[in-house]
Amino acid sequence: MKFIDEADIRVEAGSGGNGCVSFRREKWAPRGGPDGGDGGHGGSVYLIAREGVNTLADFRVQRRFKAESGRGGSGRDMTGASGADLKIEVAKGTEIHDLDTGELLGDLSHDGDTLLVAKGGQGGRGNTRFKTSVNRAPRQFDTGKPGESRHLKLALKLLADVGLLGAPNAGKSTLTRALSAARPKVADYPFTTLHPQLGVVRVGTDRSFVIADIPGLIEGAAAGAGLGIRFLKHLERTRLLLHVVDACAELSGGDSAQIARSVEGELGQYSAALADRPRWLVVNKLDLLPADERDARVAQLVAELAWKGPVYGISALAADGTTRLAQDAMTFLEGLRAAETAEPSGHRA
Ligand SMILES: Nc1nc2c(ncn2[C@@H]2O[C@H](COP(=O)(O)OP(=O)(O)OP(=O)(O)O)[C@@H](O)[C@H]2O)c(=O)[nH]1
Ligand SMILES: [Mg+2]
Repeated sequence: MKFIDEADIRVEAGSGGNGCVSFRREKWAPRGGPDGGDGGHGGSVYLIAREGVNTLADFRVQRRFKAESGRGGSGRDMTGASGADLKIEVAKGTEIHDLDTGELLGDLSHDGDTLLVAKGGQGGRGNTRFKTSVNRAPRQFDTGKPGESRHLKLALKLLADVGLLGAPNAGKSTLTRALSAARPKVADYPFTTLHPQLGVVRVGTDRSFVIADIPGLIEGAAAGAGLGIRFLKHLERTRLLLHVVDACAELSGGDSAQIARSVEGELGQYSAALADRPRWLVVNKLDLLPADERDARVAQLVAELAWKGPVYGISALAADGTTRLAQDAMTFLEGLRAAETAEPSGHRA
């Protein structure tokens, strides 16, 4: 299924049922008092995050959602039935904005997280409620209130642990294929990947992490060049970024260090927070070099980029060095998780 990460939908809550005007008519009370019941409330619309829903693709098919309206009240002080609430399932990691005001309404990141997006209208009062000492036979009633309606923008942020960053053709998708069962398209032209893809990297029994392959970045992406930087939002929740660099861009007339610097620059322009995230350099396509030149090439790039963090020399195509990369990433993520769940220290008697 195609990965859809944005959708706009209209939601409308049910309106309240009208209040009822009615009078008791019984054999022994021909002119009885008022007994018109209230209208029922309209159903509300909720969004609920569900494990197992992975894309917003369903919203391509259905884009309007309406909850049931409340029923009108009736005689004998019977309140009308309330309209049923409507619960729309979305993927975990969906952010909801009001399209008309731009307001962020919520962020459903955990299974079961629920957000009220359109409140049902109140039911109208029946004439019983209008009875006073001076008006014993009121004919007033309220009509039910309309339900809220909203135009929403849903945006899915992928929940990946590790994000792949790099210029087009660097080999991000090839690496994703080497590490996971995901099968993003690979080709020798830029912008092969048009939509983010997720892959699960299994490192051992019960040890796995999720990797996100996103479209490539080029110089000027922050200003909209290429596919732009909008896909970087999918890396916001990752814990580790892998910057994949084609070590042999020179073979196709490029300059590996120069290309890597542009990618770093675009990342910095997108978000300082993301640029501060742990980032490893992954020097790819080393199979294109003679074995005895590979280490020197990696060292040269590290020097040219003044790279301080961890560095991996790999061939994604030959799956050479990729297992060690996956294992180190796993260990790194486990270290973060352990630190987060550790008892707070400092409580010494
Ligand atoms: N020789 C060699 N070629 C590679 C390697 N990794 C990727 N390639 C080739 O480089 C080209 C681009 O690979 P992709 O994986 O599609 O690159 P990408 O970074 O996902 O590119 P975009 O999706 O366009 O951003 C393809 O022709 C791959 O076969 C590698 O380790 N060695
Ligand atoms: Mg790709």
